Order: sequence, then C-alpha cells, then structure tokens
Amino acid sequence: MPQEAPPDTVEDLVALPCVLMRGGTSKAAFFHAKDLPAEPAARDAALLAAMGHPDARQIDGIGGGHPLTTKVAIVSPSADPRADVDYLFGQVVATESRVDYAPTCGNILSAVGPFALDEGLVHAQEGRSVVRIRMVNTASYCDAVVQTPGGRVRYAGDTAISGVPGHGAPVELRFSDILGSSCGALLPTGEARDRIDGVDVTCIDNGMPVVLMRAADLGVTGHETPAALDADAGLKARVESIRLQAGLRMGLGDVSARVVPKMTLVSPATDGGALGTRTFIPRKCHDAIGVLGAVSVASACVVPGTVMEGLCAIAPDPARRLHDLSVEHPTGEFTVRLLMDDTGRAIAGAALLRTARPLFRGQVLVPATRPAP
Ligand code: NQM
Repeated sequence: MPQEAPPDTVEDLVALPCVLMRGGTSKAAFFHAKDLPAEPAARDAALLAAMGHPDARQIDGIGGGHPLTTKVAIVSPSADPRADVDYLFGQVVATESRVDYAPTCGNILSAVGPFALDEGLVHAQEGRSVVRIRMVNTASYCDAVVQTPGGRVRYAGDTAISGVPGHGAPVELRFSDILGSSCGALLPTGEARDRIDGVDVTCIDNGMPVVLMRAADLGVTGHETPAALDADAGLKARVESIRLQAGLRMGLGDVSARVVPKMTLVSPATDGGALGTRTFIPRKCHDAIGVLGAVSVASACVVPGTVMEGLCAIAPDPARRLHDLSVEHPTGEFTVRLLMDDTGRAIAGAALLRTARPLFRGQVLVPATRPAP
C-alpha cells in the first residue's frame, strides 16, 4: 500500500505549524511569529485562509463560525526587558476578510503562558512558573502564573470556570498597568457618565474599552438569553448607534469597522453576584463575558458616579484595598479581583483565574494559490 505523503509535501498547500488552544471561554489558533510571513498583508492573508473566509460558517478553514472561536494568537520571544514573550492577538472577522488587531483578548491571554512553556519559549520552574507577557495590541503587561509541577505544564486540576465544562489547572492572570489600555484614560470621555441618544452610559477602559448601559434604559431586563438579544434588531440598532458615538467620544475614532468598544448591558444581580451583564462583542451577544471586558465592567463598580451607582450590590468604599466582584453573565459568573491603591480610591491592579489547554497540535494547511483578500 502506498504511503500517504506528509502534509508539508503537498505541493499546492502551505503547512503552517499551529496549536489550537482553548483559553478561558474562547478558542484560538496559536502561531509562532517566526512561522508566519513577516509582511503584514501576507500574514493576514495566511491567517484568513487558515481560519476560513469569507464564509460565515468558515467551512474551508478551522475557525468555528463565531467570534469567540475565530481568534488567532501570534507569540514570539520578547525584546522588552519587562516581558518574556510578546503576544499579538488578532480577531478574525471572516465575513469581512479582515483581521482586527485593535483589541487584545484576555481569554486567549490565559493560554499564552502554557503555550510559551510547552513550546520552550520560557523555561518552566519547579511547582509554578510566572510568564511575563507583553500584550502587543495594547502595549500593556500581564503576569501569568502557570502550574508546572516537575517542570511541565499541568492542565488537569480542580478549577472550574463558568461557560466551560469540567475542571482544569488554574492560570492566574495578574494585571498592573491596564488602565486606559486603548484610550489613554480609565474614563476616556473625562466623565463617569455621558448621555448618548437619550441613554446614560459609562465609557470605561481598564484593559478593554467598554460602554456600560443600564438594560432597563433600553427597555430590556438584561436577563434575556444571548439568542433573544441577538434576535432583537431594534435593540441592536440602538446599541450600535450609541457605540459609534461613544467610539468618537472615547478617542477611538470611527469604530464602524472595529470590534471595540464592547457594549455591556448592566442589571441588578440575580444570583448573589455584584451585577448582571449581557455584552455585545460588539454586534453579537457574548455567551459569557470577555476577561478584560469583565475587568472594565467591574472597575465601573468602584468609580463614583457611573451608571453602576445604585445598581451594583457593592458600593465604592475607600476603606477597602481589595474588592472581589462577581460579574454575572449568561452562563454563570466571573470573579474579578480589583486591588486599590493606598487611598482606596484609585485602581492599582486586577487579578483573576482562568483555565486553558491545547486542543490540537499540528499544521494548518493553507491553499498556496488563494488570492489575498
Ligand atoms: O475582553 C470576547 C473573549 C473576548 C475578549 C470579546 C476577552 C476580553 O471572551 O479580554 O476575553 O470581547 O470579543 O474571549
């Protein structure tokens, strides 16, 4: 029987080394920067072909037909003395044949430490290893604490996160400098509350630019399912109109073709948490909530005067240095730990737990002849 040729000898397909990883409640194709074309247009053409475009189902690629499963991570050793590795995140917008590098992604970030250790970019320590990551998209930093008993990444464990079945080893993410990551200030409009299209909003950026609106102000409860909200064309049009105006006020410019700011409807908690959320990312409702999106939303709870006032179960309290805020979302909750400075009024850092694991290691095959978008 003839032997099948290994994939990298297939003449009209290019084989790109790739690890498919789950990070938190998202999935991404992970690449070493050295394995992708250096020129940005050629790199994006390869990524789009790998994920499958311009088809919404991504049938001719490995993307999952949903924003949360159409992500890429490009990792390389860092030249920055503050970091071990550089992490460039890309949100593939398959239907529009483009890769958006404006946001970073905190869920996928949780898989960067394990990937860097598995791939030998960082040497594992006994017990646990701290991987210092530069988030290239936002020029900010994160320390990821990964379990490495015996000097190898451990994926099994007893940490559960809402939105993912089962348990895994915890990856702790510690952020210290994400205030104003994309907009330059925690409150990019200079106000804790703005009024857009007759609706009170809070524009905030602690790792992710987010616009908070009270669900009730938009005629919904904020406890609807993502499918019900996605089917509400009138609501989505109102949210998009607010988003376009908020983008300008936040200094992000024309955001009509960008995936930031994210749009979060907030409501009183129903399950013992601090608040309820439904987040558009930005045109589809998230099944849970993004990591840095959740950090930004939680941050609004400790800033006086935001739309969270009177709605969040926890009021700002300058006597406290540490706040654990449970952000409820459609598939459970997400606890964000906010560290306050000595005055108790300014946010000094944030920390949270995720799980992550590799799903598949190999090569993704890209048609050699496919024209660039
Ligand atoms: O906000 C979804 C996700 C994200 C991004 C999105 C994220 C974050 O759940 O840091 O994690 O907002 O597009 O992966």
